[in-house]
Amino acid sequence: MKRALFVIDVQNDFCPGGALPVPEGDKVVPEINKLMPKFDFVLATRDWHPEKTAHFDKWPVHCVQGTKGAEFHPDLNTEKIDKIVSKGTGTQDDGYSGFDTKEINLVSFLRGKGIEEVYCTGLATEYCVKSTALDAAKNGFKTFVIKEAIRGIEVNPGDIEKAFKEMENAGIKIVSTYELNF
Ligand code: VGL
Repeated sequence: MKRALFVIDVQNDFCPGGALPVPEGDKVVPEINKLMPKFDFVLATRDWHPEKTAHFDKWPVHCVQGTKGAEFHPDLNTEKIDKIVSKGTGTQDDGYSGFDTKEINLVSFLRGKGIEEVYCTGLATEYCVKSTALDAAKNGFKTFVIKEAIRGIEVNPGDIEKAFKEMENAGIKIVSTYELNF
């Protein structure tokens, strides 16, 4: 049985100083760096939008392909990343879930590597982390979200709490780093 760590959208634009900053978004970086060596496989997702997309009717322009804002946070240990998938690359799609990537069939890719458990970290809790975790669970992976290694936006008060409930209702386990005994 293999475990994958998902590092979701730890990009400059989602960190303080970026175009769509998640409060304390950068705080996930040291947590994720510490977690990486524990896992058989590390998959990073990135929001990778064209300059013009319907997604920017809902959100400030962020993570445009090839820009500084779309790069991973400079302190993220990218040497430990085994695979990067881009999402939100079309002119219409939000690309919240890593499973929406058009580059590979992520479900078959993970199954092909013998991965049965998926541990989600990154940004933002109630958008890309939640969507990715829900898709992982729906596709039969035992799915976990690591509390200390995620941060949310909280556009409306209660959004993050609601996301936790939704994930738990889907059978996703919200865990703490100290509960991981492997
Ligand atoms: C995200 C809002 C808009 C995310 C992406 O990465 O969670 N949130 N686009």
